Amino acid sequence: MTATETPGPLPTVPLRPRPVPSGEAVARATAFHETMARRRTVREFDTRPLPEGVVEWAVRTAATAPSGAHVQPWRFVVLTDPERRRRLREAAEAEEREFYGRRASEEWLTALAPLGTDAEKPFLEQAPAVIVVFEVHKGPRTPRPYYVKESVGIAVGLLLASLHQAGLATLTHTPSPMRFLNEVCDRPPEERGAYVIPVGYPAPGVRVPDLTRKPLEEVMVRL
Ligand code: IYR
Repeated sequence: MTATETPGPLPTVPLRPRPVPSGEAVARATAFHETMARRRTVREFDTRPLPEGVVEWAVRTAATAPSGAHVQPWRFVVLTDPERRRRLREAAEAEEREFYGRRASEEWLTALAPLGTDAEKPFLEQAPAVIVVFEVHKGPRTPRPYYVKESVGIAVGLLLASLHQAGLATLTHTPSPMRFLNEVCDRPPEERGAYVIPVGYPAPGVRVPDLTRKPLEEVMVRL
């Protein structure tokens, strides 16, 4: 066995900043906030197809996320084939029936009641695409990742932001447990399903719960 050599630092390249004049910074941040504040989780989708290439660009954006030791421990499986999405729905609903019928505590069900969710997941077939996001753990073909949940969580945030600003709606669905996703998506065991994200145009006239977001004073502390 040979001792592992500690690699030296990578060569460097110039940062390629996109400078924003300081007088424009607040206007830019406000405009981005106005866009993002209108993102809502949508549970009913139009079946019309997505513009060619939009998912690919969103995944490229997601994959710009920072990651522990730059291991980039993510895989994005894009399901558009109706038969795959039917299998996904069938397996997800089987888990969800267990969740709603037995596994979830009364407290958890009470917290979910205002959102009106249940074990039926028609959106997995309605939406023209479903992105299944996997964490990539150490395996025969993959290095040990660090801060996997944080890295993949940041990537998913960027994915949702990209799709939203392109005019598409998403739903962050987290069936539990998620092992069935390996089989449905043909992924090896070192990959672990983390998010199931239907993507599409919202169904015409769709309504969403009248939620409010916590104001800045409640979410930010200045010291
Ligand atoms: N995974 C279930 C339950 C669920 C849990 C939470 I926390 C939510 O915010 C919404 C749903 C489901 O998808 O129905």
